[in-house]
Amino acid sequence: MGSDMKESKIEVPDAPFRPGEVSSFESWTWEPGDLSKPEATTCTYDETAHLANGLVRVLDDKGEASGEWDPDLDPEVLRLGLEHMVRLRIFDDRMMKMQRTGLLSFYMRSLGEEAVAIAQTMALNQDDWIFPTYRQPGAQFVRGRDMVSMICHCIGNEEDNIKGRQMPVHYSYRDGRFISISSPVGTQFSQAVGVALASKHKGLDEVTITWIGDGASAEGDYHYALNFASVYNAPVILNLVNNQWAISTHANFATGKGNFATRGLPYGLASIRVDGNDFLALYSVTKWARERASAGLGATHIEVLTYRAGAHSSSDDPSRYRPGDEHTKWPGGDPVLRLKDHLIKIGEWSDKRQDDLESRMDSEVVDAYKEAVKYGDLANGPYPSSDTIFTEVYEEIPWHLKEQHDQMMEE
Ligand SMILES: Cc1ncc(C[n+]2csc(CCOP(=O)(O)OP(=O)(O)O)c2C)c(N)n1
Ligand SMILES: [Mg+2]
Repeated sequence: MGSDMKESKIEVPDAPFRPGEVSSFESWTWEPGDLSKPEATTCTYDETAHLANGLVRVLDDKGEASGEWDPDLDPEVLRLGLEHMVRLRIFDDRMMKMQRTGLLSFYMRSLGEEAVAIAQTMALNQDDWIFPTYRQPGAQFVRGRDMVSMICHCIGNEEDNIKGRQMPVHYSYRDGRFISISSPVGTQFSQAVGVALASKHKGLDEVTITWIGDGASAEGDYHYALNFASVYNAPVILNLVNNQWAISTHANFATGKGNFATRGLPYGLASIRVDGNDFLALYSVTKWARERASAGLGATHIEVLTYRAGAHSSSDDPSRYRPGDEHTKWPGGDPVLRLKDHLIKIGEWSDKRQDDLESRMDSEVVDAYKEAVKYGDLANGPYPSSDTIFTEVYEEIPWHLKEQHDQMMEE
């Protein structure tokens, strides 16, 4: 068996760099301003081929914005985007510390990917539907979710809106049209297409946005979604977040020989690759895709090129499988610093304002935590009552579950 394995002619990809090696991203050649922006409401999918093969960037490495994709946003909008990103980063840091000190059972950060859900959700309308993964909690801040309620969910206490039925960070936020995050990765992609079709069927100007990871895109769910979106011309924005890693598995296990973005083209979908650490570029391509969907031209497939700077989750140790400083070499840099530098460059921000923002966000998180534990902490509860296992799944509880419920109440 062992010797057969050695003689195998099957090519098994490996990560480009492993612990102890020096990471480098020499293939990064993209400058902002070098990609034309087709008219969203008239262009055909094949007129987006240059966008799928290239990389849409607006911000350069010095914080300067340029090119046709510059969304020309009001500084007020940029400051709000920066505030949400800082809020998320500080929230993540505090929650991770809670996990490490036994106050949360599990946690997942969005470190390095804060711009993705925040810029993209800000580019949508309030009634648009969100089908996220665990790496897009930031969309909830944009939709106005109360942080206390998010922490109550992560603890699983009496005020957890989903009553302990999900793992921490697997949020649901009905008022924000932020659909429950699924632990089995990938399921949300085709569900999003279905909901987009429902909006279309009802004649509503609603667009659905969804994200899937590079790793999960190797599952059938991803391809079913692209096919359905194309066949039925669904008003959906299909994002593939290529953050280079799927836990310890490198993205090249899922890409094969091509890139991710161009996969949308043979399905007949407008396809774009965007710098996922560039707030302005993300905002711009999402607005473009929304406009297209709203005009009846269907789905856009977007590869969001980024880097997962932190561990996969609180249960993961990336030093086992990648060089520890790899994220510092990522040519896309840090999304928070890039937007901050841009705002400073255009005279709309300062280091002092940044410091004030960070301390305001830190107090917000600490205050929210103090408020949340009034409804129960991990060690002592109170927790949602156990009979909630049986409620809110079926409109009418089936007889066999009713029997189990009654049995549990007798014990
Ligand atoms: C169907 C399924 N297979 C495997 C897992 C275990 N798992 C959870 S996250 C993950 C990696 C996903 O990586 P990627 O899709 O790139 O998303 P990222 O975490 O990088 O955002 C795996 C394998 C799962 N939750 N569901
Ligand atoms: Mg990934």
